[in-house]
Amino acid sequence: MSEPLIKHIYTADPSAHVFENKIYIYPSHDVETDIQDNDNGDQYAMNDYHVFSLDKVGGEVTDHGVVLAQADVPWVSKQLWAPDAAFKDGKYYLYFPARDKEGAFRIGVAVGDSPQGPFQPDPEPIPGSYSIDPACFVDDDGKAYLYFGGIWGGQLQCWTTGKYDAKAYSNMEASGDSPALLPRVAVLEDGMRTINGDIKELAILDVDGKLLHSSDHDRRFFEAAWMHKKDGTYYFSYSTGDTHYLCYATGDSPLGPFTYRGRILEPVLGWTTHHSIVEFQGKWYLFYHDCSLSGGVNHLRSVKMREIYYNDSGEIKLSP
Ligand code: FUB
Repeated sequence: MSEPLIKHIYTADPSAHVFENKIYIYPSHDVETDIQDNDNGDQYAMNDYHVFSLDKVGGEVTDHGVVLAQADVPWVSKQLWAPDAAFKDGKYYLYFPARDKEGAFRIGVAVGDSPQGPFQPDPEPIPGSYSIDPACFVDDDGKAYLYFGGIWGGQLQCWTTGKYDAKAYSNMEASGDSPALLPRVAVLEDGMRTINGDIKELAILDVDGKLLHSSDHDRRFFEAAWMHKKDGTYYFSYSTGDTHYLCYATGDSPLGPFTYRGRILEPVLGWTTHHSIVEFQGKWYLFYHDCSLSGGVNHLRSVKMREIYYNDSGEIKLSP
């Protein structure tokens, strides 16, 4: 059992990247609230982001302070949820989901000159963006992809027609034998702040090439998208939400299709599970969170890390 990396504040949804030879962590900043737990996720009432870094595994973790606050973003009404960061052409980009003034989740982008921020937000969300949990992946050819989506409180079920339908909120999932709702992927323009072309669904198939079904709660996508690449294979990983697994699927293209391969992590203490995977100095690490530091309070989480490895078949395994 690993120890929380950060103990002076609560942190969750860690997106880890190696920038300038250090590990940088871009997490959510969990806060205390009187709001009761509900399926909408109202108790996740976060309102700013900190950035953290470490020079070496096991070394001291530096808190770079608040790099973006709700008050700095004109379009946001509440709930700064799981962010991610990316680097391209000399600039650093912070992608973050939040509710707009109408209560719909959108994805914003903020730009900075350093991996430790601060980040200056665009005044409007990324045009056409929706739902939660953005993960930005910049491929070896420099092309950048934004993965996103989350069901239940993440509102992905409200976007099946391409337009926001608040009335579809309670259609948490389509009926059992129908294909599960799929995560989304968009190609980013070179400037990293707008989407190029259409937002697409990212297919997650079983070994027979069939889409996973809505009733397949142990394997279907719920939230917490992450993309990484190893030895030419694209790994798309995610949370199954109500069954609390971190799973992954592999493919030959960043746009899919992906084939389900297995679980990375069993349920942790707390309802949510969310992660990132990054290579640092020749080893691979899983960043994740649990609620051990708060004694099991679902909305007060703490970031942890564990080494992982890949077996000869390319399967992800936790290191002992
Ligand atoms: O932190 C708020 C939400 O909880 C995230 O957006 C989800 O992935 C889940 O971890």
